[in-house]
Amino acid sequence: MENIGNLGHMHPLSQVITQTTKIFKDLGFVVADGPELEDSFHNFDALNIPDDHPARDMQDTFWVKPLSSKKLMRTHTSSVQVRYLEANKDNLPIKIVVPGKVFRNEATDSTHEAQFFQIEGLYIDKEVSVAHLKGTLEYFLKNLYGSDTQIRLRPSFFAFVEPGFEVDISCFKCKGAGCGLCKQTGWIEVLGAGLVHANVLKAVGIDPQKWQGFAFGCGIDRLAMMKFGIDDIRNFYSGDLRFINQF
Ligand code: 2U9
Repeated sequence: MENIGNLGHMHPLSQVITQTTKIFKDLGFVVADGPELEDSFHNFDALNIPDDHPARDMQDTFWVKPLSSKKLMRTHTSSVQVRYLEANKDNLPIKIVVPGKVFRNEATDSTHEAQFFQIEGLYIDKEVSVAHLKGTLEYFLKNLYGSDTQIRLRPSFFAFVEPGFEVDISCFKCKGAGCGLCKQTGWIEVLGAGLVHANVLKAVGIDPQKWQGFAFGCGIDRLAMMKFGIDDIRNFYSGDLRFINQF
């Protein structure tokens, strides 16, 4: 065979998806999958985002014609978790991660694309607390960024969780001293998370008095950009071998 050295390799985004998914599999999470073309119940209503909720503006949506069908390209992979809960509500506890492509109707620039990748996680059990969430995310982020990585949680709002947090890691480049990557703060925001909102559990027929859970979401493209030092998200989707072959 000629050119055996040119067999190719995994795309940098696939590399990060494989690496992050493996860490959660090691913790006993199951990988779940679902449709990219969704309905508004699974993408919005069941996630405590009703029709008139301002949170719908946070995720500009590609609606599919006819608009009366209420079909859309999923804006997050949370819709897959909703489907998994519906199918497994009599089969709890559950522990899943969902990597996949999502779509947002917004202007493209070096940090925004109309399609990008997320990995989201969901754990439902009895008596789940923020301590379980923090321990799981600490394990994940220490595995990904090194055992000396510190994490911190800051309060934030996502309609589908309460309380909600943004999660930062200590800067892996300057070790917290302050540099260009962390904008002199020593911290880098890497994901969002929280305890699953009682309304989400009710929407799929689960009793929030009996069951609780945590959830988190993370942008794969941003992780890959930081890992490989890539400054423009559009490179991932350019199909340019001069770019791809560097990773
Ligand atoms: C269910 C219940 C709760 C998933 C979550 C986030 C917080 C979050 C963003 C981070 C960057 C997405 O890629 S991003 O824009 N996500 O901050 N996601 S909690 O919560 C869920 C999901 C499913 C049933």
